[in-house]
Amino acid sequence: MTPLVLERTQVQSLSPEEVLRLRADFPVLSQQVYGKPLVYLDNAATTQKPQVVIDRITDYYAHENGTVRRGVYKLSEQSTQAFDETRRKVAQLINAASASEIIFTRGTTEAINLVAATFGRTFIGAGDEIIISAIEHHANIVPWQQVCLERGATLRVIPVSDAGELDLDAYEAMLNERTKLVAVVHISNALGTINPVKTMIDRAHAMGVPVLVDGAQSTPHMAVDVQALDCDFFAFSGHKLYGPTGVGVLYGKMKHLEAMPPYQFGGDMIHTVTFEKTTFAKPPGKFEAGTPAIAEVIALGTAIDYLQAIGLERMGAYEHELLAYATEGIQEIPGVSIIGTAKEKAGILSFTLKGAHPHDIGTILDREGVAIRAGHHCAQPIMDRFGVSATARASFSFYNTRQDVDALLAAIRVVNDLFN
Ligand code: 7TS
Repeated sequence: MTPLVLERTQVQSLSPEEVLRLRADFPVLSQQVYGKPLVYLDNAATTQKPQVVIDRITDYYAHENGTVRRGVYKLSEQSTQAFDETRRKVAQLINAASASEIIFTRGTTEAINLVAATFGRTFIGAGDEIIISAIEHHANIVPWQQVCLERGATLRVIPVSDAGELDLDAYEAMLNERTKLVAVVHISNALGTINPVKTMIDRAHAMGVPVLVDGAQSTPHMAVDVQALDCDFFAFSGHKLYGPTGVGVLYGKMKHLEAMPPYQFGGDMIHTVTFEKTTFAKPPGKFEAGTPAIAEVIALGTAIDYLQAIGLERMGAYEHELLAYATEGIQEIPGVSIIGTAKEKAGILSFTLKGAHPHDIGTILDREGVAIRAGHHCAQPIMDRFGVSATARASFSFYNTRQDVDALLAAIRVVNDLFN
């Protein structure tokens, strides 16, 4: 096989000094495991949190805790203000036309489930089709499969090449008058492929079909512009964006949010209630029943401030350099196969090693201080497609260094010595 060489990006990257300075913002990274410095390379699963985000949560509970949208007292008013401010920050982060198009959820999974349960159940019926791709996370497969089962619709799957790139001709041929939704991942968590979502959205729109983009892996690594993409829905998770767990975002075009029924019912999502009849609040309130994750939402706002001060494009460019460096190095290790060799890739390196199960690789790497993910990455159909049951996966953040990559490669050589 010809060695994979990734092209350089044009965007200004981060300098090694800057990375070391930024790295110091993350207290968890300075620890040792098994007497070795921690090398954290499971950033696609969740990212570590900078001290400012941790402090924001502590400060909130120490000085500001009060529920949102209800109290008439100072604490509640302040919380409501900070909460709403984050909605504006999220809207600005992804360039939504209005903050009212931003719905807070528990994460990407809940955001997709929200669309499936409301849009899906209302607008998808017997004989209709939903298109997804062969490289989706389970979060963007199972909800649609359930809608299909319930409504008598059919799930169509865009095939993927051996490199991990979607077959756009097959996709175009799949779009027809029965297609009611396309749901596609922006960046694959298992392969690292960056999908040409803009092209895919344009083709769907030419047939009048709305598109949901799973942005769980893109928001942490690139500047996203939902208006430029013209996607109808966009979902992501706070915890992969250097923010807390328990909070995520669904962006939806206002025309869809207005047409969709509510997701859950209860407090906060209503306009008026009598025993005879309830009228619902306008979006986003309509989709946010009950007390939200206030501290987490506010701290997500802090994470967004932190990232924007660095610049997501620069972070992405730096991560791409790390990926290129790691890709070059790992191919020198005998027995390694890279799973996912698309031309357009984000900082995710999935691989197998001849003679060693990915779980063994993960366990041995852990003893060397290197934290990676091993398994099917909640993407079992991708594993089936590539004829493996699992892969080992290193995923990079802007706080990782070339030394981290060197530690990864050295640890893989340890596995090789043991098994081969
Ligand atoms: N979509 C993609 C592309 C993902 O990578 C993930 C999580 C999800 C959806 C679900 O996000 P959640 O925050 O709602 O759980 N991916 C991973 C991963 O790669 N390893 O652990 C979680």
